[in-house]
Amino acid sequence: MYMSGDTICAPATTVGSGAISVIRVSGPQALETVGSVVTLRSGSVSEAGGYTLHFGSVPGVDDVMVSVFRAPHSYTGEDAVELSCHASAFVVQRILELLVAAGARMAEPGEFTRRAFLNGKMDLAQAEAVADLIASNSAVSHSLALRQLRGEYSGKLRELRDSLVEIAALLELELDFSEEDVEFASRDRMLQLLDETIARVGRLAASFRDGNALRSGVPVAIVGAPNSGKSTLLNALLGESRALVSDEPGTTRDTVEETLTLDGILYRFIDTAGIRETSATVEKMGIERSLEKLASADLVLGVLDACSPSIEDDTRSLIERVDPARQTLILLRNKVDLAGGSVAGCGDGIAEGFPLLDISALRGTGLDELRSRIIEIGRARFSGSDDGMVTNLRHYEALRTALDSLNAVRASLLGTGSGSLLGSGSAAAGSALPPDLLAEDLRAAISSLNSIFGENLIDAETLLGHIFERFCIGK
Ligand SMILES: Nc1nc2c(ncn2[C@@H]2O[C@H](COP(=O)(O)OP(=O)(O)OP(=O)(O)O)[C@@H](O)[C@H]2O)c(=O)[nH]1
Ligand SMILES: [Mg+2]
Repeated sequence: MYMSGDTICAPATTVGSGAISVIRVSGPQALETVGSVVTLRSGSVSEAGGYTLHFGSVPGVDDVMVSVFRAPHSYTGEDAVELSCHASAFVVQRILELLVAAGARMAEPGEFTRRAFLNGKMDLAQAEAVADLIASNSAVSHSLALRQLRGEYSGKLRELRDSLVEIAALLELELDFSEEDVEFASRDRMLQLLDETIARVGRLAASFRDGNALRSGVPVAIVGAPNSGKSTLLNALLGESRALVSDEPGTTRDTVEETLTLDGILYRFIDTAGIRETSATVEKMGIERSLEKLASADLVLGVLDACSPSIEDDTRSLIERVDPARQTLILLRNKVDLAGGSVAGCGDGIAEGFPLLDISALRGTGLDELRSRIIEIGRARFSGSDDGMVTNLRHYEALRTALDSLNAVRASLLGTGSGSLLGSGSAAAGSALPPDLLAEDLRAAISSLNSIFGENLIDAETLLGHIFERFCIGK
């Protein structure tokens, strides 16, 4: 088991808010260190049993509750103590000073979780899920982080990795007997397994787009002609006056983003500059930005001014800018309170195939219907998708690398690559793709998958440093 010589300490709660603060201490000397700072009402910390709770005091500083965990039954897998004191910045600081004077050192960000990983309490994907859980801001991102923390996600990846190990074994078998001209049943099995694995790895990698959207908020671009009411709509959806509104076209110059959770999914609403032909430099820059946001959005709310004579042209130009394979467009005929009955039919013909809602951003008319539509779209897209969805860029990159290696293996096996093992027959195998290269590609794929949960890391130190630096102190 990994054991660091150091005993570390850190506040585990945000200092300065709330009634109680928790200070965490972990390491081989945790019990002795705390024991020299805290006096228990009865007994001593260094003799306390694991999973016991004690009342005590740090003389002259505060009364404390002391939770004792003995290795390996603690978060870090080491001896650990948690001190609950009053949430005074001064008290917390004073106790930390005393702990450091007694031999502990201040923990680095994520060091407790890093130790938990190194002690085998959790794999790397689970350790990352701790940070995700802390950062989760919607029901769906919370559920994804929790599943990953509980190891469901790692379990699925291990299954994939094990399939690859099986393929590697079949390949060895094939190579061992390649001198003899025998047809092996394992050949079909190998290809079948490989195809299945490629499909599953591919699906997981593809889920990153959704996973990432869920984590940082599904991007929803509010676009349209100047003065159509985009900023008014953003404000109405948020229920606060976030973006400037005026009757002067070209009010919004830069994009304004704000998140909102609807039905457990986080959305990132982006108000943009009105799109029109202009020679004004700053406005042009704003419009370029609008077009970028439109292109990268998952959901596009195209705002049309129901009273504008150019409504049909505006509808057409919005539809043209949306990529239906990737994006969902909802057209909103705004300002129906002004237009009265005259809006009916306007733009309908062009908008065929797209939802077209009549709203008044100013009065709030039709916004419930708009929210329901957004929720419907979100549900359809993300329902059931929390089953093994990739939310982490590092995992996505590892999966892409694995996929490249696996496709290379497949191409070689089928004889469509630079050489063929199976197609060329056993005698020619040596002259085509060297079998070792094939095995190497397979090993590379296995190693890419392993890197996700932290087994056989190539450059463990670099990888760990990169992962744990984004943790907060005390976690
Ligand atoms: N009557 C009425 N007026 C509205 C409605 N929505 C917006 N307006 C008005 O239309 C004008 C423009 O609104 P904005 O929200 O600033 O429009 P925008 O699309 O953000 O405009 P730019 O930022 O210039 O592109 C303001 O005077 C709003 O009060 C609506 O539903 N009904
Ligand atoms: Mg605006």
